[in-house]
Amino acid sequence: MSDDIVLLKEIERRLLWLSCWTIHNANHLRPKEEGEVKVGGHQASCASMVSIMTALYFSTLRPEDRVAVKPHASPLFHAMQYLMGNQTREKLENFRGYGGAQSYPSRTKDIDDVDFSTGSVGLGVAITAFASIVQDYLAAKPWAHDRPDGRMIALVGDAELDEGNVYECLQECWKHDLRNTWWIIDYNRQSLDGVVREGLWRRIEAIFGAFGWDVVRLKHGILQRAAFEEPGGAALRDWIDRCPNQLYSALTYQGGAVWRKRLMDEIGDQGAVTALLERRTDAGLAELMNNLGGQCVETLSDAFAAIDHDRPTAFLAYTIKGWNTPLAGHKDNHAGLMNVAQMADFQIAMGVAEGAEWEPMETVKDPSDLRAWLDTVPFFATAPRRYQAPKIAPGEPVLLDDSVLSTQAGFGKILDQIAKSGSPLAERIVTTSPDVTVSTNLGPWVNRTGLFARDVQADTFRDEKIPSTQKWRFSPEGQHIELGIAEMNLFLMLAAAGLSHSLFGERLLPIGTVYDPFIARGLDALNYACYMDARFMIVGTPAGVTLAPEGGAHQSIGTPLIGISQDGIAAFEPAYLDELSIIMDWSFDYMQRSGENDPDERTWLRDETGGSVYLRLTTKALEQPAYRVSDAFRQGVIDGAYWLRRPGPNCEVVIAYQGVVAPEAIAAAGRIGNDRRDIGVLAVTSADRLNAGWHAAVRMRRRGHRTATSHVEQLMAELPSHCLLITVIDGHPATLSWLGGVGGHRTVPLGVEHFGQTGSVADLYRHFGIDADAIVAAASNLSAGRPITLTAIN
Ligand SMILES: Cc1ncc(C[n+]2csc(CCOP(=O)(O)OP(=O)(O)O)c2C)c(N)n1
Ligand SMILES: [Mg+2]
Repeated sequence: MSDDIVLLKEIERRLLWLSCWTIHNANHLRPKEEGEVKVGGHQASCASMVSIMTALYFSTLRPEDRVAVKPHASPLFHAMQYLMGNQTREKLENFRGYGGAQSYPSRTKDIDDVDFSTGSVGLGVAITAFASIVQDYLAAKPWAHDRPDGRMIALVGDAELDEGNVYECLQECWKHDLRNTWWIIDYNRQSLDGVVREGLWRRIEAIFGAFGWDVVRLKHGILQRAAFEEPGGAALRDWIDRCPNQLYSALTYQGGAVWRKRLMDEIGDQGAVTALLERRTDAGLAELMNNLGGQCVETLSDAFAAIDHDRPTAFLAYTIKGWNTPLAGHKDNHAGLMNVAQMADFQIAMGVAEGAEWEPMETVKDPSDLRAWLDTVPFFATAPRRYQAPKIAPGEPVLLDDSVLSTQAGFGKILDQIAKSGSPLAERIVTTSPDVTVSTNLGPWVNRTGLFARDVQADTFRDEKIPSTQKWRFSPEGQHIELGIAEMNLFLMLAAAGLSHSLFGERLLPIGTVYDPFIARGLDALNYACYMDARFMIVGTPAGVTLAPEGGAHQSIGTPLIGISQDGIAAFEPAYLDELSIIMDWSFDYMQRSGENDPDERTWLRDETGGSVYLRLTTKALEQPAYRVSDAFRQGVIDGAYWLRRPGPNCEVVIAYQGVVAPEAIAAAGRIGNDRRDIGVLAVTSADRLNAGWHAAVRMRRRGHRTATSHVEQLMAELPSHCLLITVIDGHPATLSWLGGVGGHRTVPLGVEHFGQTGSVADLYRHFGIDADAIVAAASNLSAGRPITLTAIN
């Protein structure tokens, strides 16, 4: 055994102990509050991956490599960083507690250099592939600094491979000529509930092979391979290969004596096989049978080192869930925890002295030797591995002079003009769309900037001189990454590109477009992207029932509520082009902010911190108002609302609208104005930001900051208490109905609550009661004064 292997085994032992101890401490030793439940196990899941992580981090990785660690191996990751001095004992002692090390590795909440957060299984796997595409994208751009290519690596649970997004990603990445991506599958043949299907490995190999991946199967460790060479070894190998997963697990759980009995019963021959077994003690036999490829640091580090190409590679590493712990192999071990007595035995077996449980170098024969060696491990040599990139100046808002246009078309035009400018901003924008590039108005942008591919691909229609509005030329210079229809992939691509500044030190401003209802299709990946603090713009278009003839399947209802509730994203729904211009310009700056300061005392929004942006747009062309340029207008648009028609002191009715129903609100206001003295129209551009500011101000007042007042509170303070508030949106009415709660105003929330009908826009606005008539009727029925004329006066 080489010196390095001896040291790797020593580290492996340390990591097994420290991860199990961290979990044990959190469950059994940390004082509990009354009624507090156990914080969760995962000792078995950590043990199963301890050899893989030891070999990978301590012999294979280079600082430019990036890793997504399967969520429930978090204690193992933290233990490793603790050993390397990058994690504190205090946070480990407080694992899963307030301010402690996180249950699942977290880029945003942990301190120990997490590359990709994980938690929702499957997403951490796929993000590595998209990060690799982003790495290739950057490598092809003249403005990006030269950097060594890193390998994007996922440590994958075998049951994690049940997640559909994994396969969606495989297909997509095949199209993009994926490289530099490794997925190391922890093939312990156990999931949360039980043991996986027999022969799954064949399916896995076939699927990966079909998408052009190399598959490296690591079934046997070095001890097993040596035993197979002994007389009788072939029979043992054959038995192992035929052994069902459940039985292998059950025998592993029961240990050496049971292994011996079973093997003797089934292949004992009073000859070579019997002798092979008898040359080993029970403990030695258990060690041999536990020595699968994924539990053998020699086998693993050799296999990793042998990869001398950049093709995507899946390692199928056979492991044992709970390896070298009393939980090993038991089908119920997922959340299993060693009890106090088992832990005491385990501690003795691991040779850890009482009181020295947290000592990083406990049980190490020569600590200074190991420390010196650890100091040379390449992966940990350059800390931190988190980059920063300078901010790209957004420039001036792009103003459009169209008199009638939809927000979706306006979005396309603004991007086109940015592309035409060739500004630094234009250079850093990368767009992506799941097969709806043309129908979401990205076409002009793509025509100018081209599609990205590592190699030039001809545009045959163009070469054949067939007229087409779309130039579809792929090249390394291209700035649009075309995706297939899977929306999970869209958000994972946005997540990876939106972390480019941090992962690769190069600023990208990613913009994705998607039909608004299908935001829900990629919602978990969107949440994941936000959780990692990736920065991007997502444009949901067309939205709402305004998509009228498309019917219920394509009309979005709840997305404005997603915009409000999704952390990390500022959601806007502009009605007019000048608003859209201002919002996009602001967004390019907002997406790049990374301040830590307290909320802005004007709005109580955390605008220093920055975040991502969601624009909800439509295809309905609206007549544009006269151009508005004042600072107050600009500020109102960004803060979330402005008075389109300012209410007077005796205001009786206020109509608050968001988005495309602006003309209905304005028309209704005109009609109501004939019979009511005083009426206001509030143009809401972001219910999300209004709502967030309100909640923040309430919170600040609770904390004693008595004068804290949000933008929406200031707006509502202008209204007398008897004033009726009518809110209207092409979306769920709850998006705006809360406005009534701000100042205690009686409210009529109009919006869409049921799956869409087909019909004309007018039909549907009437059907759902979001047209001018419905607004007028609400005002007539509920506000004081004489009945309002309900028919439109032309
Ligand atoms: C999207 C999602 N669904 C469910 C879970 C709950 N969960 C956590 S781990 C796990 C099973 C994982 O099994 P496997 O990937 O084989 O990992 P192992 O523990 O065997 O190493 C499940 C269902 C989750 N984290 N994410
Ligand atoms: Mg498993």
